[in-house]
Amino acid sequence: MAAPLDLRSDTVTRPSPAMRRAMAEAEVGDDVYGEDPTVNRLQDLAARKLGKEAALFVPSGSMANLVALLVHTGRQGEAICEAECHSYVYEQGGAASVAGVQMRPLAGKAGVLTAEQVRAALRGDDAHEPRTSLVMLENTHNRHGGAPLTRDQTRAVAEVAHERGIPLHVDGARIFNAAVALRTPASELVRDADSVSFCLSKGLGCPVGSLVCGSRAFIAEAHRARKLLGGGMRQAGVLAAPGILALDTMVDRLALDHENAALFAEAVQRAGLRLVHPVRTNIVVFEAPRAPELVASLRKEGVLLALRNDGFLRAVTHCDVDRGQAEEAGKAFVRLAKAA
Ligand code: TLP
Repeated sequence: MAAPLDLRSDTVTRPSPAMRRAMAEAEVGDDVYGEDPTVNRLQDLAARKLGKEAALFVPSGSMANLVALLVHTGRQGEAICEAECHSYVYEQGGAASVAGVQMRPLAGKAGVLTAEQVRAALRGDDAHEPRTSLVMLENTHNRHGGAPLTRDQTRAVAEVAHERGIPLHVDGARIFNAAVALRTPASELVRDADSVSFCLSKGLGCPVGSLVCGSRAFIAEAHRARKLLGGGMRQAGVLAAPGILALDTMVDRLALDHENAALFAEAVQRAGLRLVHPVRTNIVVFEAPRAPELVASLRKEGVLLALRNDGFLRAVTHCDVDRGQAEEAGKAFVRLAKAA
């Protein structure tokens, strides 16, 4: 059987031959001393692309978010977040157990928190209550079907937080998907955020790594937080090199992943199933009766989907799936879903 068509996540991509060459040829040094030239180049490039003063390379998106929580909140207070966000749902409760921060989940509409919701949730000066110490947004919003947040949506929340001197962090794991879908530079989307994290290891196709970006002062503290979490890496240039290549060459092509996700979403609808969210980027979330059986029968045909903990199914397109394969996956899906 041919290699399975893996639509479980965009984290499953394998580094391209060009990335492997860049890894093999990367100039390296000890990054804990700040002496890895390739890591330094990646961090400068990332900061520039996100419109921030500085950036720090970390092993994962989860660590990037935790670093931001540690730096912004200093083990105290409460972070307002969207109830389905990755930090709250999928990061082992690190905000509470490691950063010592209470999460305040608010149910957003299509992944978006409104300024009014955030204003109503800000704590007052009552000594019984924790202090609101951070607001977090996620762009694109993973569990809300890859919904992209516009610059205005982010700005509205930032204004409310900033009025009270509270910082805004954006988990931009897939910020470049949002940028491509909204035809707006990533730097514009996060202009009003105090920090932003994004992942190289998702749609950008790298094997490892995320960046957290912010002011120089924020990044100086982020170095300490990364150290605390055991995330300092040494000759990390071999991991940073594909990141540079990805930022230079893999962003515009995300539009293809979005087209392929739309194709797969059409197949889902042809099979008479309901999309849980409109498909705007590379994530398709849908509902199917007997979802576990459908996943198992598709697996036998070489198509892998993810079954979420809420019973919905997820298909994510990425650079290792071309248009023909997305169409094939769609056809197999329609056949098996109708037979189920
Ligand atoms: N998301 C993964 C899983 O953890 C669910 C996936 O397959 O989608 N923020 C967002 C919005 C994410 O989607 C993810 C990973 C992360 C952060 C964490 O990144 P990593 O996996 O690098 O820690």
